[in-house]
Amino acid sequence: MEKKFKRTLITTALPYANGPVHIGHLAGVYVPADIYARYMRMRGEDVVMIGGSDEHGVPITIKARGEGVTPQDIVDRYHSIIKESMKGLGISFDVYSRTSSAMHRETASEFFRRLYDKGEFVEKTSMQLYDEKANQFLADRYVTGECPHCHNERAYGDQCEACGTSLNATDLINPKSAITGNTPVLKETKHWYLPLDKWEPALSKWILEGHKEWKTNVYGQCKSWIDMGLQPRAVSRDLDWGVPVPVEGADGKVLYVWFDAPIGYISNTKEILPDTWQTYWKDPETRIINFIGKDNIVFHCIVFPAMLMAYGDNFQLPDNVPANEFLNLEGDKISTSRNWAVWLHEYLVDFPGKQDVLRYVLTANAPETKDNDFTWRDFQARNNNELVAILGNFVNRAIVLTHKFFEGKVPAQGALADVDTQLFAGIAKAKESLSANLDTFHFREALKDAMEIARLGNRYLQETEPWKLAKTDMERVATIMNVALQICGNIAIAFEPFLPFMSEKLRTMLNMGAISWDDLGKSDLIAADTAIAPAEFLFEKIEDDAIDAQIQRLERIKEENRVKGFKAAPQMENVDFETFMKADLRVGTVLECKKVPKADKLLQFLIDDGMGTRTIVSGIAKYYNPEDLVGKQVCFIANLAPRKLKGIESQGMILSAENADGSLVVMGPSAPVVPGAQVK
Ligand code: B3M
Ligand code: ZN
Repeated sequence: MEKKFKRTLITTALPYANGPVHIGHLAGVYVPADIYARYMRMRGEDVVMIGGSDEHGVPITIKARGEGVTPQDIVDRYHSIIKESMKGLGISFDVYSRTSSAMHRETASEFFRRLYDKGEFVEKTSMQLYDEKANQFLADRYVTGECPHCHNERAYGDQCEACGTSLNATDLINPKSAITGNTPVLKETKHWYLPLDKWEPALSKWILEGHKEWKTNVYGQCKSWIDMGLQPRAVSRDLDWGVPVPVEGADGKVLYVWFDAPIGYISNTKEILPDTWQTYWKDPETRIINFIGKDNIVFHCIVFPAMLMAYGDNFQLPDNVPANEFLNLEGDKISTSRNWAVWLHEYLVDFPGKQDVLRYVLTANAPETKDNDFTWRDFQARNNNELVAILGNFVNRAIVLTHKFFEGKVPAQGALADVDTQLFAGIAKAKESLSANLDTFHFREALKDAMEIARLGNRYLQETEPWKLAKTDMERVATIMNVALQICGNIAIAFEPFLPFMSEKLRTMLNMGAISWDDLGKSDLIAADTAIAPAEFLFEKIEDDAIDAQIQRLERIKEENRVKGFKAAPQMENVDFETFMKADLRVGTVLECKKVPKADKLLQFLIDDGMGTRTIVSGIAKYYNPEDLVGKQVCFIANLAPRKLKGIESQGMILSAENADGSLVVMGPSAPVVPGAQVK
């Protein structure tokens, strides 16, 4: 049952301004939202698309502290990078603002105050960790200590990254303040809580009964939250960065970032529509759609709706929240802190003019129903085999042939043959599916429908072969080329939501005026005699070296992370000099080296030890080809009591160092020495 609507308010999750945006953000939120907004605009709907940076929260303060700058410096930096790069990718926000703006502060403050005045909060005191040296309460992220589950000594107050358990800072064994290194004390503090339990019946009715059409991942998450029973949630924090809590006696307290951030959607609407913003939020004939990633579902479907209901005044709840799953990068979870990402602002520099390629690949691989993977090889293949070989190739042939046979003027369309009418029927069918998929947020499928039009075009030229007919039947060739150009026009319309840069270029080439969704499927989009610009390639092949450079960059990052993640083992107990001197360390030359049968870890060495030869078995088979070690000099312990390994007597031990990933590197002299030389 579709509700009647007069206008659509599209909101997009506000990215944290503690880093640039990456392909995960794009695939999950901004590309789908932009496709939808562009589609709605082409249908002539009244649409507003809201975006902005989320500039509060603890991670921003931690980053600022780490760099010795203010949180405002951090958000200024990333807000402008994010804003510029989104614009570069053609994300068509009607407003892209920020939560450190005066408008937002005022709006969020008023929102809190009204709930406070209406008695919608419960006040509670609790014990929180406090750093007496820094004179401040510690946010969970500001406390580190030993994990009570796996005993990792570097767990954070909100989570142990070693075993993945969510924690409370007060659970940590031997907690330390990340600010001063001091042991924090427990101190009483007061906060305001939004009693979600009070709104549970209303939320349950609204979602579980009223929105069965939502995506199963979204509906399912809401259902499990509601089934577990909703609890009051603190909406304030002890922190010096954020919107101050606007009540007496709240010094040093700010609104919790997840309280103020969604209000940012409202502040940003106000900013562009100071006179009419209320219509977009309070008129039941407005349709609100929240584009978000899956980790934001509870805030958009439970917490913010409860806030809006508590506020009252006819604020409307979202009609749909088409949240996406996550995009991985080359098989690993994208991570800002590990720099494991493809950053949009860098992509725009590395691949100038290729905005649509990224938009295409992220849509074709959109994590709509499950997590998906971005790989650079797939990026290259989709560009070369789909955008270049199918879409670009068809348009290029149509335009080149028009120039060849008709001096670049659209020839008149004669009577349509069966193959022509079938073609338009095929386009009409693709349009129907395309519209239905866009209406229901199935953007991957929608992209396939649009691509189908280009495939039909290729097939059409293949079947009609105008280049052959040109010798005998120019009248028919005129119709064929006219039809081919109409397909090009249809492509410009169908792809506008997905590939707006290509669409614009194509429209210019075809001399088309304004386009609308209603025109899609028409066989007379471009009038006879219209002058067509000379063919220009819409897409170009991406060569291996561009892709290899990206893959190498990721390999470098992997290596850097490996080094950063390494924690040296604690030093062993001291030994006296005499004890150390008892170990007879020598250098020997490897004469022979081979795998030990039926032992995948072991290599068997024959060593020239200066006194004769000896056999040593060593567990390094995983890290070396035996033949590569022959002729090398290695350090070994000569007087280790012999022992049998897989039936072979090992007369000593070869020394190797263990790397961060557990791999072993054999130790040897830095310059050649005589075999048998003692190591001291
Ligand atoms: N900044 C969280 C995120 O980027 C948050 C979204 C706010 S939407 C109101 O995952
Ligand atoms: Zn742990």
